[in-house]
Amino acid sequence: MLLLAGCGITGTEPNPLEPKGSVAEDQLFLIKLSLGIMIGVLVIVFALFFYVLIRYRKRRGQDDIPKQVEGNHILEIVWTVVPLLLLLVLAVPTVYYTFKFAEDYREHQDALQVNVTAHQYWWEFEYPDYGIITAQELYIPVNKTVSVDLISADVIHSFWVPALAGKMDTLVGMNNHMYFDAKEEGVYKGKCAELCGASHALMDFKVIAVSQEEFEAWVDKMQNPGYAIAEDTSQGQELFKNKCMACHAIDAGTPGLGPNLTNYADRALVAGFRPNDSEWLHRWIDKPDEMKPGTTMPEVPLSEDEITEIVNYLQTLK
Ligand code: HEC
Ligand SMILES: [Cu+2]
Repeated sequence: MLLLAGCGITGTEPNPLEPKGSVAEDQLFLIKLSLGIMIGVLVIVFALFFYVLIRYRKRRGQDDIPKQVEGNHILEIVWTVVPLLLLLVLAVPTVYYTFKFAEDYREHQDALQVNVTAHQYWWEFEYPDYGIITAQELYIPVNKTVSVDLISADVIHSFWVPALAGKMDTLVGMNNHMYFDAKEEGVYKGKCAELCGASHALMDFKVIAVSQEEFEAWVDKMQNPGYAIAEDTSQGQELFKNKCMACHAIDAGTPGLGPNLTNYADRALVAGFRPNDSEWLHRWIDKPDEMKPGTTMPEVPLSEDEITEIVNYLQTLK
C-alpha cells in the first residue's frame, strides 16, 4: 500500500493528503484523528500482548497453574472505560463534521451555485445564476463556497476532487448536494469515482480556481464570446452547423446532447483528458470511440479534409 501510495508523491496526481480547501482540511483532520487513535491502540495492545507472551511464558519445570485474574475489578473497569473514552473522542468530532459536511448551501446567496450533470463519460457544469453551461472545466473563484447540485444523466457516477473534498455520488432522478472551496488558485484534478462503464477511467475533469476578477472575466467571456471567424474557416463553420450542432452549442446558454463548446479553443483538453491541439481534436472527431470506448459521441461520416476544416474552425472559438 505504501508503494502504491508513493505514486502520488510526484505531486501530479490528486491527493486527499494535501488538502487545498477547508472541507478537505477538515476531512484530513478526521482521517488523522481516527488513524492516530487506532494506531495508538494497536501499538499499546501489541506491546502488552508481546510483553505478556514473553514475561509469563511457561518455563521449564513449571507445572502449576499461574495466579488467575478473573473478576479483577480494576482491570475490568480499565478495559471498559478506556475504549469508551476513545470512542467518545472519535465520535464527537465525527458526528459534528458529518452534519457540517452535509450542510445544504443550495439556497445560500453567498455561495456560487453549480449544477453538475454526470454523463457517460463527461461532466456538464451549469451556472444557473449566470446562464452558463460548459463541460469538463469547472471555474470557481478562490475562497468562495461552491455549492454543487449533483445529478446523473444515465448511470451512477461519483464526483470527486481529492484535493478539495470527498466524493459524492450522482444518481438518476435524485439530486445530491455538497459544497467545497479552494484556498489557493490552481488547477485541481477531478475524477469519476464510481465504475460507470468502459471509459470510466477517462472520465476526468478539472476544477480551476482563479481570483474573483479572473472569474468575472471568464463569466463575461462565456456570456459574450466574441468569436472572430476568419474567411478561411467558413467552410468548417458550415460543416459544424450541419453535422455537429444538433448536439453541440457554441453559446453558453444553450443546452445540448453533447458538451457545450463555447470558447472551446480556450479549453486545455479534448474530451477532458487529451491535449486540445489539432492532432488530438482531429483524432477525436474522426474516431471518438477509439479514444473513449463506449462514448455516445457518434462517428460522423466526414472526409479527412472536412475534419481538418472543422478542427480549424473549432480553434477559432475563443
Ligand atoms: C449525437 C450527438 C453528437 C453529435 C452529432 C456530435 N457530437 Fe461531439 N460529442 C457528443 C458527446 C456526447 C460528447 C462527449 C463525449 C465524451 O467525452 O464522453 C461529445 C464530445 C465532443 C467534443 C469534446 C468536447 C469536450 O468537452 O472536450 C468535441 C470537440 C466534439 N464532440 C466535436 C464534435 C464535432 C466536430 C461534431 C460534428 C462532426 C460532433 N461533435 C458531433 C455528442 C455529439
Ligand atoms: Cu462515471
